[in-house]
Amino acid sequence: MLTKCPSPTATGAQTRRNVLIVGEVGVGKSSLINLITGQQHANTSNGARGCTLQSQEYTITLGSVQLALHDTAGLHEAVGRMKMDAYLDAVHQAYTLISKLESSGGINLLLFCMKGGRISMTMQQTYNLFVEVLCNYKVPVVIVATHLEGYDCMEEWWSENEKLISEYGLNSIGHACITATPGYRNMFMDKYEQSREMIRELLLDYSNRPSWKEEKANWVKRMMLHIHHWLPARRANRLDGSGLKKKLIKRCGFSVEDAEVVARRIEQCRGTTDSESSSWFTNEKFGVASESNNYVSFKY
Ligand SMILES: Nc1nc2c(ncn2[C@@H]2O[C@H](COP(=O)(O)OP(=O)(O)OP(=O)(O)O)[C@@H](O)[C@H]2O)c(=O)[nH]1
Ligand SMILES: [Mg+2]
Repeated sequence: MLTKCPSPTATGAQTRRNVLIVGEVGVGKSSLINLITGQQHANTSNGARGCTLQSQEYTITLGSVQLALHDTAGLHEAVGRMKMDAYLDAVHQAYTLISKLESSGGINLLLFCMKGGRISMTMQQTYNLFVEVLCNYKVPVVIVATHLEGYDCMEEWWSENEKLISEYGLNSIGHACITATPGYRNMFMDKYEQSREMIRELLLDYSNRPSWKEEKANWVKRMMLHIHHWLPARRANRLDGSGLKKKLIKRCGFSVEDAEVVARRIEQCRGTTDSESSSWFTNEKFGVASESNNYVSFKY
């Protein structure tokens, strides 16, 4: 059974597991959701989208387990090139995603999607954004390599690339080599079905650890500190303290309370900024890590 979820609590926070699906533009994240659910609910795209942290949630019941799959839009970081409007959109989307995850129990598993082809710097940036910045290395990662229908044995791709993947720092506790398309006239249907079985098993195996979440203001702050460097310095410096809280409320959908706490914490970080820096946050790359040490760190 699959539903497009209108609200994070609609399916009951106690029993569900949150799975975040991330990766670069067009690698097959939405196709992966359709593969897992067996339905065409997530819209696939031609990959021609900009930089966004937008997400859409789908829930599926596998056996007795309820999984909330969070399909994120593909992302290529626009370091130093982003317009202010797009930056504020990204902050809004990050806040929405974090609020949703926080109020529904935290994250159980992250699926990092990549095209089974060349490994790139942008892959690494996307990995860092989600695994390091959003999840603070506290959430288990499974790599899902797509577009492998050309291989007789799709797993071969892993043997060929395992070393390189690790050299790029793309670490994981598990992996799946799949195709996320049945192909023209279902020409890859056997491999597609095989992929579905593999990925469903993997989801059940790896999503059963305790979920992780962080105090919301700190969580949002860490994301904001990171995405701040997507703005060019001249735009970044325009976002001074007095206007920030107002912008967070009016433009980014923050509650007044959250905006106050986040703006205050960001102000504190600003106090630690190198005076020669042209940007806010050079000294503190990702903010203060969570105080909560009850979670395992996945430093691999
Ligand atoms: N050949 C092949 N095509 C695939 C595979 N997975 C996805 N595609 C195709 O790649 C295109 C992009 O797939 P999506 O699922 O929309 O990718 P996405 O990661 O959700 O894209 P964004 O949401 O834009 O980031 C679509 O045309 C898919 O049919 C795969 O494993 N093999
Ligand atoms: Mg998509």
